[in-house]
Amino acid sequence: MALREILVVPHPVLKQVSANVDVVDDDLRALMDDMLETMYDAPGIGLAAIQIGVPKRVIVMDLARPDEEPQPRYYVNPEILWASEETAPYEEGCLSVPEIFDEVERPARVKLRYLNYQGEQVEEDAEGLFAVCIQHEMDHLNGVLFIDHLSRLKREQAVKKVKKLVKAA
Ligand code: K1U
Ligand code: ZN
Repeated sequence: MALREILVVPHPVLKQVSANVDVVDDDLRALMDDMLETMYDAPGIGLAAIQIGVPKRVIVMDLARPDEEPQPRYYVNPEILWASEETAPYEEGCLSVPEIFDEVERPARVKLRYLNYQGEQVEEDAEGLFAVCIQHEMDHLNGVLFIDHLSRLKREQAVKKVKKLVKAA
């Protein structure tokens, strides 16, 4: 396993649309292992492959609380089959937009289809933080960042702050 660099705004690769995966094989599982290690190290609760510069439709996540055992989750080629009309706000963050947090409104519940770590097809309902996080990560697969859901002014301010942060590091 290896730690990978997480790209931050305004890196142009973050705007790319990721491609579907043909087969879940050992090479893809090695990528998912690297992503999980990188996410735990950051630390974060989710990560899309494009955030480490790999334009594949792959997401890792762990929503376990600090007092719980790790619960790694893997989503390959995820699709949203259904989204509730009801929406819910959540104060989101993003490892590619460090130190910026703002409220985004998204469908409160979604039904998903994806391939798991073994390449098996799974259908699952998501609500609460799981629904927020999977929609945030699936946005990454389409080149969309949570700041794209904010006003142009807030988005530009966020990018400016991150540029300053990177320069000072
Ligand atoms: O960059 C990312 O996509 C990961 C992002 C996921 C996310 C967080 C909150 C709402 C929607 C999506 C993060 O993990 S940001 C960091 C974070 O939330 C966190 C870090 C340490 C402990 C707990 C949370
Ligand atoms: Zn993100």
